[in-house]
Amino acid sequence: MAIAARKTKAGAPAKAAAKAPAKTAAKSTPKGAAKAIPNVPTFTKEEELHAYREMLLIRRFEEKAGQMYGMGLIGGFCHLYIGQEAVVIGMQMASKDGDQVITGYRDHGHMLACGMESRGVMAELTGRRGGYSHGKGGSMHMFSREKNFYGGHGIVGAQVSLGAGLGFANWYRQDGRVSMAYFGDGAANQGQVYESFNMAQLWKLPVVFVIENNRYAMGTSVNRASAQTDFSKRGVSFGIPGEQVDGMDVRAVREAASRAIEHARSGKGPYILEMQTYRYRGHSMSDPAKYRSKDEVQRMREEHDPIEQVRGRLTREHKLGEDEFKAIDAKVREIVNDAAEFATHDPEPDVSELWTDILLEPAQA
Ligand SMILES: Cc1ncc(C[n+]2csc(CCOP(=O)(O)OP(=O)(O)O)c2C)c(N)n1
Ligand SMILES: [Mg+2]
Repeated sequence: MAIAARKTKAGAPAKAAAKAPAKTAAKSTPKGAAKAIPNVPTFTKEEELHAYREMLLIRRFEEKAGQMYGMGLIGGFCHLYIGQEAVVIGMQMASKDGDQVITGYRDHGHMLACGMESRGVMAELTGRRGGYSHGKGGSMHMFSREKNFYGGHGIVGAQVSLGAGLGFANWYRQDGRVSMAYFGDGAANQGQVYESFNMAQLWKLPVVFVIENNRYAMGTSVNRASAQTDFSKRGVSFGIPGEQVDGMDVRAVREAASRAIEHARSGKGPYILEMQTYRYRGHSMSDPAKYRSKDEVQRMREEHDPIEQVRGRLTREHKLGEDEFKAIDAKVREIVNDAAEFATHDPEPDVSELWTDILLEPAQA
């Protein structure tokens, strides 16, 4: 469930940002906040509040999913998005209703950002009938045509070709939509990514390729796996423009996203955004993350946390008080607890469901 009104979310602030010359953020570096980046636009109080609420919802949802996994309520794989929240929220703030999102298996945050219900996502994690795939898909396999979320894919890189396909459909229908295909630094080394880049640029498809560079692909760091670690350059041989973005700063993400989406929507073709981000948890719930030091994780949390950055600005620049933060936190916890409660008590799918949703019946085709 969205905590802020969905209809007012994205388009308006993004459009304003695209048209008006952006005011830039103060250059001082407050204690505990990320280093100030020149030319990062300022957000209004409403935009900061929106980003704060939406990112906090993802964080608390993921923490709860982690707890429920530990309690044995969630089976199979479960990949948490904690630390990367600013990427999908900043992108959504620049998108319009109707734009599509497709991603890999680290997908709960994207679903919530698209406005899918917390209850339906959590109930899918626990395999219950109220889940988005009626409890038969689990963490990596949820979809919502209504919210333009196209999965949820367990095959690394598959979503890139499918995302280009969504772009092709948009182009074919001339419906003004843009598809946003998210994938990781590891997935960026897949062959099909480059076949998709080629076709997307050849046909000038409205696609934004969002590379979430969280520095690791399972236990392998980018430096050990990638000959070119500047992922914004991965489209150079196809003539696709790209840029590197501080993916921990929601303002920088929204700013770059506005440029990229505008480029794609106006018929100029695809655009690559490398989001420099970080995952705090292991690759999946079963990963003890021994390939990196605790200090490295701690430093990212203390110096770059996307939610703390917004909280700091709301406190300093918009004078938000403790009581107001507590009220937001309470509302978010209420949504997440309600989802967990529902996902714990909703019944499992009926056995007869084993035979449904397997083949598309001719009548449905
Ligand atoms: C085609 C394919 N190869 C390998 C795997 C196993 N696998 C699952 S996740 C993953 C790492 C991907 O890392 P990255 O793209 O950086 O995304 P992140 O997990 O960091 O979000 C691998 C190798 C898979 N699911 N599919
Ligand atoms: Mg990665």
